[in-house]
Amino acid sequence: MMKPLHRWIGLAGVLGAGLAQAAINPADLHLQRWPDATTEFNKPIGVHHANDGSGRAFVIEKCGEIHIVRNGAVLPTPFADIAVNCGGNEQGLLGLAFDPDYANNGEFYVSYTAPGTGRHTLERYTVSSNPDVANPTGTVILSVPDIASNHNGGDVQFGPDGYLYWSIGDGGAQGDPNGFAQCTGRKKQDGNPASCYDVSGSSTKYYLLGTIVRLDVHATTAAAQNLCGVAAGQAAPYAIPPGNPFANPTTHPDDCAEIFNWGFRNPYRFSFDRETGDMVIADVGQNRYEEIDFQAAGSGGQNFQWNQCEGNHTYPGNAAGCAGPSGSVPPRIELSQSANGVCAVIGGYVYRGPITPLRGQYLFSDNCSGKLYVVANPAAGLPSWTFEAVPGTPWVSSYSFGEDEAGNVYLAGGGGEVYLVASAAIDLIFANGFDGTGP
Ligand SMILES: [Ca+2]
Ligand SMILES: [Ca+2]
Repeated sequence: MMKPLHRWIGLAGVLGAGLAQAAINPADLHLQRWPDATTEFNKPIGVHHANDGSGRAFVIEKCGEIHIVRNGAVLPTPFADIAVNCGGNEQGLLGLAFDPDYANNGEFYVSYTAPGTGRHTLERYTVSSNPDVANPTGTVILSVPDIASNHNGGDVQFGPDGYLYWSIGDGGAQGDPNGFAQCTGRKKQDGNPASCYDVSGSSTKYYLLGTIVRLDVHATTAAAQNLCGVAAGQAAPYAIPPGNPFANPTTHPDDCAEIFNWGFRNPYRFSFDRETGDMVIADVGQNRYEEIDFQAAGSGGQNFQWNQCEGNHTYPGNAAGCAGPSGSVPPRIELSQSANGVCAVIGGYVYRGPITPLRGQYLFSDNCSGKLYVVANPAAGLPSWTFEAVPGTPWVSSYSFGEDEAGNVYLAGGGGEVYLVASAAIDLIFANGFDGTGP
């Protein structure tokens, strides 16, 4: 079945995982409506900041609008209104990342499913002379063909290396029958996982599905060699970071140099730990297991196993099993849909905000359970992570996390609400000097 990423009715979740030595008692955490008790957005799926010290938060909405929240209020005019295809459950404006040097160059990047074609699209925009309004037209950086409305990934983040990372799903519809996520070159939609690199014939050749790409968006390519986003010999509006696993066209003439890592089903949300640079990737599962993956800072070029495996389990029909892809990496967390009462993992952030005892712990959620989960030990080298749920009634069908410049973490809900992760035990002072109004 095609599983919707979001369901507007939450299911009761039961968490069966072992508890860990948490630095904070999750009972001391709660979600506080933000920016006030009544504001609702239209399908909010992210909160971002501009790295500019302005204290502004930028809320992205699924159907294309970006709203600024400043001093606890939503500005009346949207910052931007991106033309997107938001028809399917998982389509729309999916990601936003401000350039690390936004304060000087005014550049930011959005990812979305394009109107009409539904192509995965990465586009650069610029701010206008009004710092609260963007220029209306952008420049497409990379566009990737798709086969179905679901599994679009769509997160976009700058890494600590200054490069742009963009997650792309396996295309859909279910089970990745074409083996796109295990093919690091161009491939037909032919139902044959063994046909990777076969570019004969006139049918559409797909590429970059089920991957996270890494691009140098501050440089260009004069004449492409093994880029998949443009044909050989053409110019590209981005360059390949030298450390990308397939950067060398001599040793990897048929692979896509844009790829950083691969083997994902729907890496809808990922983030970087702003202190360590480690990358945490939440890959939405098929019908049995959700998973969270870990990519240590400075590494890359790894295969995260879909569709050979769903979580730690061989995916039906793949005899090679989880050990099949060489050099592949199992998840740090596996959640059973049936045992844990979950349906679609929603990746969050390693917390680095003002709630001191929560720092260094990874937060995530699930679209159906609506619960906020706290990982106690998100450190490199540990084979698996333990986690526990913040107690209390499930509040929302969660849709996405967000983070502001001060490190506050937000959770956006399917009903239009945005919540701030808050603690009754901590006196919260926000970056803008506004004192939290929580209990
Ligand atoms: Ca798709
Ligand atoms: Ca995996």
